[in-house]
Amino acid sequence: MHHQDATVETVTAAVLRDGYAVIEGVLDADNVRRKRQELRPLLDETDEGANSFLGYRTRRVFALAAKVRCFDDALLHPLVLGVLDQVLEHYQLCVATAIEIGPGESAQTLHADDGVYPLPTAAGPLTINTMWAIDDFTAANGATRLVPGSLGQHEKRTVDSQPVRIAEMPAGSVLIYLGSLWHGGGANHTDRPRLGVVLEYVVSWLRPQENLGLTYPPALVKGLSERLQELLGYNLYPPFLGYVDGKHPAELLRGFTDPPT
Ligand SMILES: O=C(O)CCC(=O)C(=O)O
Repeated sequence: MHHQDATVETVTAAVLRDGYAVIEGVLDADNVRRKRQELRPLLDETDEGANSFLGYRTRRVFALAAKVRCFDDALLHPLVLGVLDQVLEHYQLCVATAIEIGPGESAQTLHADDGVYPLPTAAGPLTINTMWAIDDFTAANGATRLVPGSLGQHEKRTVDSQPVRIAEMPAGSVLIYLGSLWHGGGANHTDRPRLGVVLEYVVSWLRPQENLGLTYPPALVKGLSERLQELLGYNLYPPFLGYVDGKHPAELLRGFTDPPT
């Protein structure tokens, strides 16, 4: 669907029914260009993956929220947060990673992101992922593959025999999907890389997959908006899960002064 037609209600309904939604035209061309430019030097100094899951021809810049601010608008996008409010209610950032699938990469094995948490499906939705297309995502260059409706299925064997959809989308689009949806990066048969950025969110009563809190010092977080601070982990899940030294994590920031240099 196009951004102009997408509402929190329609996107939430699609995500809960099919496990995903693709929304086009969320970021304009200038915005996408700036993001690409800012990521380039980080990607250039990053090695390709060391196993087939990470991809021997794929570069990943992890801990993105500690390294660049140019994705804060995506991280805080009102449509995305509106869907998260409906589905996860209380959440924080779980993964923030740029993924550049290089020419010659083969398809990543299908998986469900929630699989990292040893919890039964009945625990409800645990994570929601957003994949922001910085390049056009095409069937040829490694657009994300997904299995519509494959929510909460545990047997990869069963999932592998179901029809796969390729999330083709122009740069500036976002693919929103539930952590229980089976998906994976596609093979890149072109001679150019495919860049996307994953911003995944997790209910704030679970540990984020990336140990993000250790990647940004309080001095960095202190200068950010309150909502962003909450998403970066400076929050409490009611009534008190996640306190720091007996206090709300925001208190830590209020009392924080830069150490002498
Ligand atoms: O790059 C993609 O399209 C998806 C990557 C993914 O699902 C992962 O690395 O867990």
